[in-house]
Amino acid sequence: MEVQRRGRGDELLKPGALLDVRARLRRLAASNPIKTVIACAFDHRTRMLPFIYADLRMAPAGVRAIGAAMLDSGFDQTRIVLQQWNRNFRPSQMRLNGVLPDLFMVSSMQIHTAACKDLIRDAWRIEPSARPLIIAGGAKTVYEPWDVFRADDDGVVGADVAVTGEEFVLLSLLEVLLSLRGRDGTLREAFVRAANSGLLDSIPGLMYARRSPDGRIEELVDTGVQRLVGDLDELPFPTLGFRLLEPPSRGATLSSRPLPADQVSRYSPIASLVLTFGCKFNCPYCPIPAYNQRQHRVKSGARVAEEFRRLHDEFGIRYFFGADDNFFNEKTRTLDIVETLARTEISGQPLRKRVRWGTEVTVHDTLQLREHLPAVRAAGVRALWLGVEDMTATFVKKGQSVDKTSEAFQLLSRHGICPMPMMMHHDSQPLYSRGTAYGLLNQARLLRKAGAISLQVLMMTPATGSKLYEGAFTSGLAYDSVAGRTVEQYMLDANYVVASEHPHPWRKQLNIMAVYLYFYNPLRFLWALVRPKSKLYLADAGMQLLGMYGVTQTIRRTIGWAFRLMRGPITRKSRPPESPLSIRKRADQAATPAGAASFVQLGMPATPEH
Ligand code: B12
Ligand code: SF4
Repeated sequence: MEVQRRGRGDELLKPGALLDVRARLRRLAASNPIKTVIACAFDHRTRMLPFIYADLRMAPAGVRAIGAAMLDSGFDQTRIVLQQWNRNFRPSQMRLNGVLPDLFMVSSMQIHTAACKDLIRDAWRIEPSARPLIIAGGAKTVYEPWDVFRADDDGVVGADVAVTGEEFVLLSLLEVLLSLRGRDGTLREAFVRAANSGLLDSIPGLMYARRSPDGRIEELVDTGVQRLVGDLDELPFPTLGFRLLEPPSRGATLSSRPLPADQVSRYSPIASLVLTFGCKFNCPYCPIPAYNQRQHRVKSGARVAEEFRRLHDEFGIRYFFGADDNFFNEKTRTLDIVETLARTEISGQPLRKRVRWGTEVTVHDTLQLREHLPAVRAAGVRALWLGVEDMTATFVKKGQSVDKTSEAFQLLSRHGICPMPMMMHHDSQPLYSRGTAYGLLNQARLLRKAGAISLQVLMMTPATGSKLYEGAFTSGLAYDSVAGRTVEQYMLDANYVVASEHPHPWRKQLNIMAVYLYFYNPLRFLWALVRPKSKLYLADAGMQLLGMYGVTQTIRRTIGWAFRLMRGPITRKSRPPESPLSIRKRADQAATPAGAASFVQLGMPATPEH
């Protein structure tokens, strides 16, 4: 189900609300110092194409944003632990300055749920009187918050509260808890008091557990959909989050100090950065427009330039990835950012000489902005990821076509910007089609010819929070198990065929491997050295090397699944995953089910990418 739409005109916070709550918290923090550990859950079984390098070498923006909000609000004893770098980290053994933290937070995507639950289970090993308050957040809890309350099947072990929104929601929660906390009381005791007295119900964007005296969860309370911060300039500076990172280690506990600033770029050479949020399109397989309440939220050009400059100067970071859903979404706002960046200097040189960055856009908007591409290039943009899905638009229609896609790719290449296609493979698409552009290999070939130096091919997979999600289950498209093996959440990254009506789904699985092998291989690598597609020195050959390594990982991880698909039997789900615990919604937040269009009826694929 899509994230519910708030009332028209009530989607956004009042201007200044985020700044105000931080100011109020700073006053509370002075007399209420709390220690916080924020963990980023990461399931290493998900390591394969298309993100084999970025998954470890880009410290995620979500946990950094939460850390920055804490630090900016006066909570300077905060540490961020990435399971990407610290896979043996055990919350039961964490100590900050020698003591257990008051607050343990965990951020997770859906595919990292097993790791997230494992962290929560381990935190429960801490004896009850010392156990920190456990808060879960991130893309997982936006759509399925109830799941983090079931870290074990006993109905006891789980998060205390899930944040289904962003910084403002967490800070509002902390404000209530700190105002309630007695002199010697713990944060968790304050939480129990707040939950029992209904004080949390006025904070939209939470789901929390109400427990019986023996600790069992009696019910979950859903406080409704968050209000979003409209002006992204109100967010704390991203530099703050980079100051809190736990250094990579094999240890189970924490080191005495965070990663020194001069080592950050060694482990996170790429920084993901929020520039804009939202997209004007309304693809039924995509959860993004509903999450953003159909709003487009941006930072100003001046603010973006300042962030690039500070991250470069303080940490030596030179590569950036915009966390945009569609950076070219709105011409004037895009131009404000790129024209400001084009004028910006860092250490006496134009910004583009100091930093390089990329982000996500659409084919349609690239063509709309064609005359401004020189400015985009002058702003330091060197790569753009485009959701091509299916070039022929037979299955997914969002204004693309073979000609338009090729034109957009060639335009970008000509301006020194690498076009990076993101494609979707679906049941009716063959591996190869004679004389047409429909086949997967045919499209990979066309995209390469048009200048692509990387390729992303994902299989249609129902994306949580999209319009088509429910229908994929009720129509029996989504698998439950294959040859005796249950489809687990870490497999929902669209690299595995887990929802299909194809009579031979193993072919789909093999097709993905075949197209990657076609695109990334030693011959093409050698050719890329001689006749590179990119104007950026060795970028093409470098992507080939990375891609070849990625293909081996993709094959290693998914070949067994292809054999299972071949062997069968396949059992299917008839209902989407739902909470086994009862959920009470605030009276004014009663759910209006989003129009759950049928996945099959519309003949549209669903994918978690865009
Ligand atoms: C950049 C990005 C990537 C990057 C980097 C990811 C990273 N590790 O940093 C790359 C390219 C590597 C990537 C890969 C994938 N991605 Co991605 N990605 C994004 C994108 C575009 C931006 C993420 C971001 O940085 N946002 C900015 C930060 C500030 O926002 P945030 O993470 O949402 O965090 C905020 C809140 O969620 C909340 N919050 C977050 N954590 C916590 C924790 C606590 C305790 C609290 C209180 C609050 C909280 O507060 C934060 C501040 O506002 C999002 C879409 C989007 N616009 O968010 C998709 C998104 C996160 N990706 C998604 C997916 C599916 C994938 C892939 C599986 C795609 C694929 N098929 O391979 C892979 C996974 C790879 C892997 N092994 O992990 C989905 C996740 C869906 C889900 N329900 O989990 C998203 C949401 C896109 C979508 N479909 O809507 N991705
Ligand atoms: S798939 Fe891309 S273009 Fe379509 S709504 Fe989502 S973000 Fe926008």
